[in-house]
Parts: sequence; C-alpha cells; structure tokens
Amino acid sequence: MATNADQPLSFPADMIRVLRADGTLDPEHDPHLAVDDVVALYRAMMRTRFIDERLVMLQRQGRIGFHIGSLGEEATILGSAWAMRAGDFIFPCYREFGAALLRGMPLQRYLDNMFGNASDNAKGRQMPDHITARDARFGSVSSPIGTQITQAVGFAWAAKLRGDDVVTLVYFGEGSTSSNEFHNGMNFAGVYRVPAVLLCRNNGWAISVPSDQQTATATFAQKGVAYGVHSVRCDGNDLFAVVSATRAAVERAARGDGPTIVEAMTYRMSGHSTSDDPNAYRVDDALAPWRERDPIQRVRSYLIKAGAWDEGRDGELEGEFDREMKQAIAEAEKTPVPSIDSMFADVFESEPWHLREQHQAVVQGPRPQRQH
Ligand SMILES: Cc1ncc(C[n+]2csc(CCOP(=O)(O)OP(=O)(O)O)c2C)c(N)n1
Repeated sequence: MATNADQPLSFPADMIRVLRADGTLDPEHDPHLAVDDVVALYRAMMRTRFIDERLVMLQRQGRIGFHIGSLGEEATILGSAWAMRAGDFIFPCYREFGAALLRGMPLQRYLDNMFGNASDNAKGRQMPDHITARDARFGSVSSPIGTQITQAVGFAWAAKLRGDDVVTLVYFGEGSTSSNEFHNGMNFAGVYRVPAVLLCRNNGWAISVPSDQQTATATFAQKGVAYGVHSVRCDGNDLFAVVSATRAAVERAARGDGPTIVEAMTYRMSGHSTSDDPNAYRVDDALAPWRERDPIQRVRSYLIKAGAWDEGRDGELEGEFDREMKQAIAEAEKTPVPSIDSMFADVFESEPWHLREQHQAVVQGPRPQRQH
C-alpha cells in the first residue's frame, strides 16, 4: 500500500518548496530570512529535538508517564510558529511544545507539566504534554481530536468582531480532518472570513492509520476549496517553505482576506507517543527516505554552505541543552505534587454547598473507623 513515504519525490506542482537539494533557495517563495534568524530557528529546532529525545528517556525510566513528540516535524512546527506576529494566538494540537517554548514559555514550566507538580500551569490535572501558556499566547492542549479547531476559529471570530489585530494559528494532524470539529471549524471560518491559519501537519499517520486511508481526496489542502477557505501546500520539512506559506497566510488574514488552510507535508519519525509501538504497523524502511529529508539536517547544510555554522557548534548547543534540561528536571522532580486542596480551585466562582462538603472532607482526611 502506498503511504506518504512514497510521495514526496513527486510533490505536485502546487507544493511550495524553497530550499533546494543544493542548498540554494528558490526565489519564487524565498521568505528572505536574515542569517541570524535562520541560526535562531536552527537552534530552536535542535533544542526541540534534544528535549524530545530526553523526555522519551525519562518516560522509559519511569520518571514521567507519557510523552508525545515532534521528531521529524520540527520545521513545520517551529517555522509556522515563528511566522506568527507577537500578538497573534496559537491553538496547539499536542505535539507543539517547541512552539510554546519559542514563544516564551519557560522550559521549567514545561517540565513542571511533564511531572504534574505544584508549579504546573495546569496544576497537575492534565496528562503530560497537555500544556497551557497564556503569557506566550498559546492556548491549552485539547486532546479530543479536532476540538482545538472550533476553539481557534471562535477565538479568531471574536478578534474580528472586536476589531483586534490578532490572527489565530491552529495545529492539527491530517487525521483530524475526519473529525466533525474540522468541518464545523472550516465552514464557520469560511462563512465569517475569520483571521485564522489552519495548519494541517500531514505527517503520514494518525496513530496506525496511514494518510491514504484517511481521505479519498488527492490532498488535505483541497478540502478548503469546498468551504471557500484559501488552500496551500508546502514541504513541511523545508523551514523556508513553511515560513513562507504561513507568513503569506498570516498577512492575508490580517488584511481581512480570511482564513487559509496550509497542508505541510512532513513525517512522524517516532511512534505516535511513548505509549505506541509503530513496529506493529509500519516497517522501518518507511523512514529511510524521510531521514534523507531531515528538516534539521537540511537547515544545517544550508547554514554551513552560507558560512554561518560549523558542525563543532552543534556540540556546544547540545552541551547547553543538556545543562538546562538537567537543571529543569532536577527542579521539577523536587517540586512537590499539587496540594489536594488545589483540586477544588478554578471550577466555580463560589463553591456550591455539596462541593464545599466534599472539599472539607478531603482536607480533613479519612474518617476514623467506627467501632462495631
Ligand atoms: C475524539 C477522539 N477520538 C480518538 C482519539 C484518540 N486519538 C488520539 S491522537 C489520534 C490520531 C490523530 O492523528 P492526527 O490528527 O493525524 O494527528 P497526529 O497524531 O498524527 O499528529 C487519535 C485517534 C482522541 N484523542 N479523540
């Protein structure tokens, strides 16, 4: 059966690609990034991957319960987040911790979420990787498939009604295009011309379902056509192409020309999450063509060619990431778990009587056993 892995060598003509195999940039869609910005993005992609790999180790050691990562999807995630303006808002799927960190979420807060401790923004009530970072203008991860799409479209509509200059970016996988929420969100976005960028990470798989079993359409982007939503595809492993496609979509939304669906063609190099074993449904050979298109390697080659990087500096970066991770992990592990009392916070403005009773009972601890 054909899967995504077979397709990229013959990307259709409508695919935005910028970074050529020889390290030069196609002028048609070149986003004209300053070299310092490319270095900053390279660093962010390297950091994201380093954190990803370290978290998988922590899960295997039994120190955290779960991790869902972005191995292979770094250009799609960091390029698109970087193309957003400071005042814009991101609604994540669940693989985008790198985007939250890029927008200023402290690494410590992310680790606090991974350990579910008392400093976690979500007060330890969520699964690991279910982050929220309002200061970074990054909404809460919402696990039921596609729900973030309607939330993001509603948020964008509100911004439009208030006259705020805010564009909303929402991430989802290609599997999520089969959800009701995708169709509701796309229809609403099209009808009300909301300032949203709907970024579909086509990473080839929805857990064990390959993308060619997800839809009978030739592309996921073309689903936008039926809803009157501008549709583009880009090479999601090409940082420059992702920046270019997202930036054009943001500009379009900001000037009042409505939403865009961007389908970024990439590949999920890892299992779905640490709870998944992809060997049960995909052969390792499928990864080979994608290893050659590793998004980080492509930017590294570009920077080396531009004289702005050398391999030796990768070691320095890794040393730096190792130090910050060790420190953040140690801090997160020694932070206590949330108090049981915190379980009752943030639910009602004033606690109803039945909850107050339960709250008091929990705080008092177990009732003494009655003698029979
Ligand atoms: C309503 C609902 N059904 C099923 C699930 C279980 N589930 C979690 S992720 C996932 C696959 C999502 O695939 P895709 O949208 O392609 O995103 P990817 O994980 O590939 O990034 C499924 C079915 C869920 N979270 N919510």
